[in-house]
Amino acid sequence: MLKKTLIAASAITLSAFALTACGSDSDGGDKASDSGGGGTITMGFAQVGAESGWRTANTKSIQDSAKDAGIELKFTDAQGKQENQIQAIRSYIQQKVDVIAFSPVVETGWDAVLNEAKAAGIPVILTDRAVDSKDTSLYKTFLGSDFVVEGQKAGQWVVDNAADADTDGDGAINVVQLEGTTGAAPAIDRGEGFADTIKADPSIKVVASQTGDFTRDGGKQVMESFLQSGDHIDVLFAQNDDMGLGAIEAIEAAGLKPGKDIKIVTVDAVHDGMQALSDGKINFIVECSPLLGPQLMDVAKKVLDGEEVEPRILTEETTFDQEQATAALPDRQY
Ligand code: GZL
Repeated sequence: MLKKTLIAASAITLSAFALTACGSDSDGGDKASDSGGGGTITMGFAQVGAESGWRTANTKSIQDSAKDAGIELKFTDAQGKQENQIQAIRSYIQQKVDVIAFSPVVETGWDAVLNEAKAAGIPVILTDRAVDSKDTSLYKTFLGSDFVVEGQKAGQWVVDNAADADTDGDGAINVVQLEGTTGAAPAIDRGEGFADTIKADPSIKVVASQTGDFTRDGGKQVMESFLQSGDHIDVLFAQNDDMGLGAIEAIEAAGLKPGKDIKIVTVDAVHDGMQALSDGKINFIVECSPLLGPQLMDVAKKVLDGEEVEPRILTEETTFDQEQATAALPDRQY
């Protein structure tokens, strides 16, 4: 009797160990990470790249917050390539990290690798940008801004300042748009929010729109081509500060005054953008906070402790005009 009991007991222990070791139970439930036993949490983070001031600030926030939270961070910079992000996620799965977080460079093409993470019982947290997967069981939550609202806020400024924005007084307000990375959620959604909002005033028209890939160089090159087209430009909507700052170089090189001859609205509110706003070279900035690190670490701990988390965690953000930017600059963290 005793022998049978001992064998049965060791079998239960063994199978429990096996489940823990392979990281998941039959339905791919979350890996019983060693963090559950109070061990150090290991997070694998696959970052988009280093394309903008926003991204640099976002990376710093994640790295600093992991340190403050006592979370071991494995970090990769995908240099803007989806295949590099997928490869990084696969390597985190092989390393059996406790949790994976990433900012999807584009919305599509994630189901396969997210299903691999699910099968391995490793929870995934989306930060900053969203994916278009219909299966929301593939990630625990999406922590980031509402980019449609950001586009709406930018469009609303143009509607509210139409008279001032009609820089040649011809009654038509010609807008050129610098789009973010093609296929990226912020590019798609900011463009949608902006277009919907300016419909309120038929005199406002987007006469040209092209991707500058969220970079200064991209913004400068595309703005140069817009200026060479010869059409009068009243307003530039740049979907991030960095493209707006590149465009300012092109506008000044063309002998025009940014913020006066061409009104400029951007999104992010990183330091250099806020400085340009304070200097009157940008007219309005919609904030998009990169400081997602603290919330990310907090939600990772909750997920690994088996706590329920909200499927959508929205970041707080505001807008700035010239006066507000001047006042805010001294205290900005990024
Ligand atoms: C927005 C973020 C965007 C920023 C850009 O959350 O994904 O990517 O607006 C950055 O500056 O490159």
